[in-house]
Amino acid sequence: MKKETIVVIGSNGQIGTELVTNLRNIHGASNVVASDIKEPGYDFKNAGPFEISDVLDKDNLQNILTKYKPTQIYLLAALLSATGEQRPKRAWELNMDGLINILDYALEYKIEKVYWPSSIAVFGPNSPKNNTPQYCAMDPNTVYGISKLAGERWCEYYHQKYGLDVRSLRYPGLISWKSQPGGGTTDYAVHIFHEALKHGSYECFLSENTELPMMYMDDAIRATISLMEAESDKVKIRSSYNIGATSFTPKTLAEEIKKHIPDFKITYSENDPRQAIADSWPKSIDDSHARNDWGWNHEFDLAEMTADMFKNLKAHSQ
Ligand code: AKB
Repeated sequence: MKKETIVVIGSNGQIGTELVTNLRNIHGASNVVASDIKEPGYDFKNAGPFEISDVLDKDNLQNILTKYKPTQIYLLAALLSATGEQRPKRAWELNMDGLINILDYALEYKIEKVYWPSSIAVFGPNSPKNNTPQYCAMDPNTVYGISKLAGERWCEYYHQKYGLDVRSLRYPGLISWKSQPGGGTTDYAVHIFHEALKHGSYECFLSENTELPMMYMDDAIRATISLMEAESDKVKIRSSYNIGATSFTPKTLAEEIKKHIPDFKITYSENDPRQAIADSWPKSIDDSHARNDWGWNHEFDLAEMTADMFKNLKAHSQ
């Protein structure tokens, strides 16, 4: 296998914590540099190199790139949908200027591959809700969604105009036991597991029939690494690929949880601003381009994901 040196920016987040571990297993710990705006509160710092990084600080980025001369960069630093609505200008600055900085430095430092995550948030109220296709009306109405859609256009532009090998996935809601999400609309689907184990109940901020596309983190990490390892000619979409696994509502998730915790109770709060965001997003995703172009296939459905979440949360709470 070709030797890679990889820098992951935003490594402390929900995706970063798991991605770094997986990349280190593949490429060797010393070849994967974790970096974030703050020191991580857990152990992976000691498992390999870590740098403080600020994607808006060009001197800081240049120091990291000069020191490690990476062949690949994963840019994960972003404000998500719910936090973005509280701080719209900050979300735009971080999500947009951060991406442009990395795209520019990728050209200047001759970085071979760039990964940048997009989201189902690129779709909006006028996008088809069911089996939302790769190409359709896209009118996101959150700052996060607008920044992701604009970011997708920039990625494709840098690929077409400058030949940059940039790759991206439109993640659905991601469910993981190792780390908590921060500031998203789909976060309920992670919090519910922790609350079910701790208190046997959960007050959900989305209504019971709000269906959203979701994916277990193991699948998301596998999708990300498969896309990055795919032969370049197989990666036909350079904006961002639709990617899907399963779709469910809070009610169906609660029913699945009851199979493990029979007394589990769910209630629903009203008037949460995240409801309007969820209502503007797809219910399910058509990811046939990813399946046809580079062989994407999910492994976890709702039942398997729920069982694996409980198995791991229980094992690690002892
Ligand atoms: C969010 O809810 O903001 C994210 C996403 C779907 O991109 N999880």
